[in-house]
Amino acid sequence: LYRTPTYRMKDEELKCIEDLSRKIEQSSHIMVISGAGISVSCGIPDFRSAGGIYDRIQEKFSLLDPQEIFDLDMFKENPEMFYSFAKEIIPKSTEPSLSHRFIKDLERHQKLLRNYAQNIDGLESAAGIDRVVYCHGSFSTAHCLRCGAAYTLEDIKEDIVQGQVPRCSRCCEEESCCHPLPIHPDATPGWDEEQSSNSSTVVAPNVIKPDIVFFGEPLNSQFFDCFNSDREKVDLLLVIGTSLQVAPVSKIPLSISPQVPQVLVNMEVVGPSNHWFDLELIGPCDIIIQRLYQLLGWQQNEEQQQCST
Ligand code: CNA
Repeated sequence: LYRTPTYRMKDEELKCIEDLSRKIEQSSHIMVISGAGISVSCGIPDFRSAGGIYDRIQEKFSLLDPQEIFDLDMFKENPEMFYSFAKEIIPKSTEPSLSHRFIKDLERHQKLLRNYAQNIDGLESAAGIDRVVYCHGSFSTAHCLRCGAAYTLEDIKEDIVQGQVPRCSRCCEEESCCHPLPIHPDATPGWDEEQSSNSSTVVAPNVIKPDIVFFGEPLNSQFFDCFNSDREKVDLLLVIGTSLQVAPVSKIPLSISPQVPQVLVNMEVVGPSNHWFDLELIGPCDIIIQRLYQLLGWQQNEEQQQCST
């Protein structure tokens, strides 16, 4: 269902891709904003396309807004809801898409300034991209909401796959543990702190939450630190496979100099109101990128070839 459909490009689109390949050749500080669309060909559905995760959440739960599934307070109240579909977003394999590999190849050709990745599936790392900022965190690590104990995806994967809420075993070991460990600096502010101040009975949710950014949580400082310096250096902006609906990433196209060319590669036209991309390539990103490889004269799977020589 989510595999890239057959897609035939018109002459006009082919010409636009040629324009983009020329731009890439001329650029050495390319900023890439990527989103769920680049993992769709890996079998991971996106949120907002028809039949995507949000449509199915709306069908299954009576939520006013399907984004509530990523609301921190909602998660604390009802983690079962989040974990009933979380299995769909964790990668089934570690095989990145052609679009992920292309971002890695931009880096290999010393053209990648930064990949601002909104995805949480970790496939950027699987593709070997080093200059990546995981704007919304990732599933690769997790923390107990109560005591801050750290976990890896491997620790909680079985629960996620079963659609069950992973619980902190370190919390459960001691019944009396109210604040058993110092709160981990990366942990979400503890739920038990609020509860314990109002009640003599300490509720022990001991729920493990993946280190992905929910609505109501700040982005990590790495995003702001990198962006403040990158915005002065960027010479080409590529926006690939995102509906650009989630701030502050959605504000990036408006926050860099209007002199910097901006290109959209997506299944649909998106972007902030009153904002126009210089070039819009509408279609499946892997197919557009495949053509780019030909025009740039780059080999796909360059790393594999280098390894075998
Ligand atoms: P989104 O809002 O679901 O938008 C995805 C966009 O990609 C849409 O505009 C689609 O038209 C487009 N698209 C879908 N398939 C393709 C394709 N083959 N080629 C090109 N474009 C395509 O997702 P965003 O990333 O914009 O939203 C940000 C959220 C979604 C982030 O916080 C993510 O964590 C979250 N998300 C991540 C994953 C993942 O990690 N793989 C999956 C689903 C959602």
